[in-house]
Amino acid sequence: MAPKPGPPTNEVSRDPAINEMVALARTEAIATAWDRYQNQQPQCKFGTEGICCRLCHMGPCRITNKATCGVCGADRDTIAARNLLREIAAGTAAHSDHGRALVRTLKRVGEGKGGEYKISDPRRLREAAQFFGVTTNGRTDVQIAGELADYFVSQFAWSEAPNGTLRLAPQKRQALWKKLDIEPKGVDSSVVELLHRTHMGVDHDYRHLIMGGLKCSLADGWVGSTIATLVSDILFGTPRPIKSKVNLGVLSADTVNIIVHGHEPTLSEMLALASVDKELLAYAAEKGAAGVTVAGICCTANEVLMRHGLPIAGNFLQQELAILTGAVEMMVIDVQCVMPSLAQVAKCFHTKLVSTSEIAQTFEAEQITYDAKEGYAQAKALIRSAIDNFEHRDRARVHIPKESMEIVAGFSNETIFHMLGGRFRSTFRPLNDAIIDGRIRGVAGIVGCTNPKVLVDNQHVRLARELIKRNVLVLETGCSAIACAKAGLLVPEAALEEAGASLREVCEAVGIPPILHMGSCVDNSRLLLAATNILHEGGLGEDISDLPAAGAAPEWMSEKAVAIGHYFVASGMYVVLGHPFAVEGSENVTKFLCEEMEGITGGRFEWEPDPVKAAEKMLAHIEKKRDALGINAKRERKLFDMKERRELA
Ligand code: XCC
Ligand code: SF4
Repeated sequence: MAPKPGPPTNEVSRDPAINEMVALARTEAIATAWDRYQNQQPQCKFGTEGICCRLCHMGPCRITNKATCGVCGADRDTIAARNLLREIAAGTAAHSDHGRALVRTLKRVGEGKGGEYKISDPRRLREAAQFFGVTTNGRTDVQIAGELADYFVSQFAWSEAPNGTLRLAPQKRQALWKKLDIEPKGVDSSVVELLHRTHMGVDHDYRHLIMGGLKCSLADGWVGSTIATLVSDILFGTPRPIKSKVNLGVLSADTVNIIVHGHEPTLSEMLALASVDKELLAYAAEKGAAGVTVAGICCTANEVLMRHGLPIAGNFLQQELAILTGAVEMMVIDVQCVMPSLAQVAKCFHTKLVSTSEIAQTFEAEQITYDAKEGYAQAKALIRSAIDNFEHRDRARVHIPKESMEIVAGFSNETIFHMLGGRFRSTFRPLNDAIIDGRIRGVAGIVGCTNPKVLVDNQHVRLARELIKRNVLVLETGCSAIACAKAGLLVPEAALEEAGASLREVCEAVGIPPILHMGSCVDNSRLLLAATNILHEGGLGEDISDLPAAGAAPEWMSEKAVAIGHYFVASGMYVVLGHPFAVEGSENVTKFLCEEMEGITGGRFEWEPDPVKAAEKMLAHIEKKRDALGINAKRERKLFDMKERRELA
């Protein structure tokens, strides 16, 4: 996977906008991720294979043919498994702390101190309250919000009982988690437990370690991320289909451009609202700007897209490139996937970098302390400051790629229910029927990051294309959804043209595109619930591991992706990664994750760098599940019956 020898290529992506900006950066001698990636070559083999250990100070230790154990005696299996667990812990912590931040805002609303934040989806609030045992009768939304927030807070701490949100999962899966003793009992305590287990001299059996990792990952997917999605929907509205545009071309040479980047939608939500504030628009006009454009990067982008239709400037590896357009007055960053290099790039332009999270500071970025009650006022002040910065833009250096693609997003489960069921009945029935009779072979989730180790976006786009061609319905989130959107695959008509005949027919009949953008990375919880909804609808088994479904993260890079992969596998899903976890230094750990796991959770991992082969493997898995369900056989029998009948006639 190391880059080819010779001069660095500017062809780093399938997206021409990325290549154009990388070339520009190189002519201006501004370093980007691709240059730094080159400088890192060759990357450490011990790190790549997961067999270096820095967990105590008798080390660092690394495993070689000569030194088969660390100073303490830990072998390659223990070391690789412990390293993997630390990644799961960090990923879980990140998603869940994001969830907690949202719960805090919900709590503020419940106390009447929420400022401009309000309950945008009271129905979802009440449904959630009822599900989690919070009294709703005779109480106001605000009262319910306060108590529901308290319930969610309780889900973070340790308790004797398993997390309450696990009850959203299929019954059979819950029973399996109980049997395997991997039910999380609090998000924070699950993370702490992993840190404890991986401390020098505690848990050493790689199988036992990895099962512990699954437990923590469940606290990510079914608890922290589920809460994050739920509270976002309650506060900001449950997404509905919405049109927008994507790629760097959404930035305008005439408007004040503000980028929101990171993951937590709280302040960006206020920026979205304030971006159409008449007073601010008048102020922008006064300063000679044609308006204010707020566009997103990474998952903050997905959040404001899903609910406000704000345009997306790009996915993960476009953050530096956005500033390189010279047309960005301000980039507002919060948490996760924000490169520390942004300050260096911003320094070469007039761009103001503003950091808004109390836990995240970037050297040389302006820091503000976000406050829910003052959220709207803070957003207005930020936009005003960006407008003031417009006059500092060096027009001679503005270089905005022309690429800008239409996109339709906003497919929450609620939306899918509604679209499939038509006006009167909410149901997944038409989807289940189409899967059962084989017009749709199955469902695939494609998620995760982009990575300079591969031709950026390409793996996502090719995989998605191959799957819809083979009549597999694709659900996407995160940077994967943005990659496919840039390639024009999230325009329903375009994707329909590429879909297999029977998938196309179903999508046209029920009015959904063959690739559904379900949101940000915490919204992978929506994928878990989509699987559960399909099961509840009936006819496709009793557990997630029965479903003709598969997951993929073709260009993953973050620890969050490691946690996500594990909670899908712990939920019974087959997950194909574009490149392996850092465990290949241990054959045993690799075998446990990629083979033995199937006998334990019904799910397993597989590494496959070639997107066409990945699609074939996912389809083979889907067909295996269809066979096990008997729906392939049933169909043949039905045809035979008809033939028989004809013969009889
Ligand atoms: Fe980050 Fe969520 Fe990865 Fe994109 S996909 S690079 S984690 S923004 Ni989650
Ligand atoms: Fe080395 Fe063991 Fe310490 Fe790890 S825990 S650094 S393997 S001595």
